[in-house]
Amino acid sequence: MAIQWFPGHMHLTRKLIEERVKDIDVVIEVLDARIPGSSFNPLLQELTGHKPRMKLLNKQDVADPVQTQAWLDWYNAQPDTLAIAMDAEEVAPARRLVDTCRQLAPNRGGMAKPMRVLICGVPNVGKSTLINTMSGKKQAKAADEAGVTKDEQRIVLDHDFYLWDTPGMLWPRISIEQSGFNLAASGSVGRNAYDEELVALELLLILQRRYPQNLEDRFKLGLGAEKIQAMHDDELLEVIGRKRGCVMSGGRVNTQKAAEIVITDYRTHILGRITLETPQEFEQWAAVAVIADAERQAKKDALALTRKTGRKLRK
Ligand SMILES: Nc1nc2c(ncn2[C@@H]2O[C@H](COP(=O)(O)OP(=O)(O)O)[C@@H](O)[C@H]2O)c(=O)[nH]1
Ligand SMILES: [Mg+2]
Repeated sequence: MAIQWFPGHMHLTRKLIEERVKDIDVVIEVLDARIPGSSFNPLLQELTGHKPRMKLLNKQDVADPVQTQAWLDWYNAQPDTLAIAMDAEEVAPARRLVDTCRQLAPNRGGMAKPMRVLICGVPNVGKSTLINTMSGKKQAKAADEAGVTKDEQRIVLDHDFYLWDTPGMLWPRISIEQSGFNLAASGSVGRNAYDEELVALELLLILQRRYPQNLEDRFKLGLGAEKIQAMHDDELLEVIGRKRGCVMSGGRVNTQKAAEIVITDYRTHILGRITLETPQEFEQWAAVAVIADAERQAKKDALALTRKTGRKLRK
């Protein structure tokens, strides 16, 4: 069962963006460079896709630089797509975004036609941080937790340049199962909407495969990269838990505690610069999800037809 999180306040955000976008000139969709595919929001695309736009792969400072480049190439090869990578805490690139927005909507500017920019994205990708850096002030509240910004906020950057910070939004049905796990691991899903052990195990599977040395260096497991790769993920979680003293009376490992440690170490970047997905993997997941969605729809249609003919026969 895939992770889903679309609480009431996201319904409101959806409506709010739907209204706001009418008076918007440029949309900046902020993505998480550690999960550039999974943090792309199809609902935001639907709501804002008709406006000049750019994609910001934020948190590049903590993502794997090789993968960030691969993702930039992948996005920039798509029609009408401009993608750039950045670190929202760095001033110069954030300020350069102002020029990029002006290039994307050259007809806007001056008091009569101020530039209106909407910043959107899934929770916790750095929208508020970006706005604070662009404006040079702590205007938008930033926090390392999903769902901190609850209302839209207008920030005046210049006499003819306005920014709107919007609350983070996911979409009603995340059909790519792996995306749900990656979003949860990266802090974009509310805490009660997922099981930490399951998320940690999925995270470990990726880390084992792609970053075994990071695991060795962080947890001093004394196993070496190859052994780490060969282990079962739940066995590895136990080893990490034991190493970190998460042992209950009777000697059993507290795997819940161990899971929290793995997730926290990834989120706080103690594990190093990590990207959880490649464009090719994401394409495969998306293809599988399309087939699963089509099957789901076919079942629904068949059910609806059976009910309809049933009703007719009864009449
Ligand atoms: N390393 C790193 N951390 C960032 C970056 N941008 C934001 N953060 C952190 O990510 C967390 C979420 O940021 P926030 O701006 O509140 O995200 P929002 O929910 O999208 O508005 C905060 O702890 C920020 O300090 C970045 O570019 N690099
Ligand atoms: Mg925010």
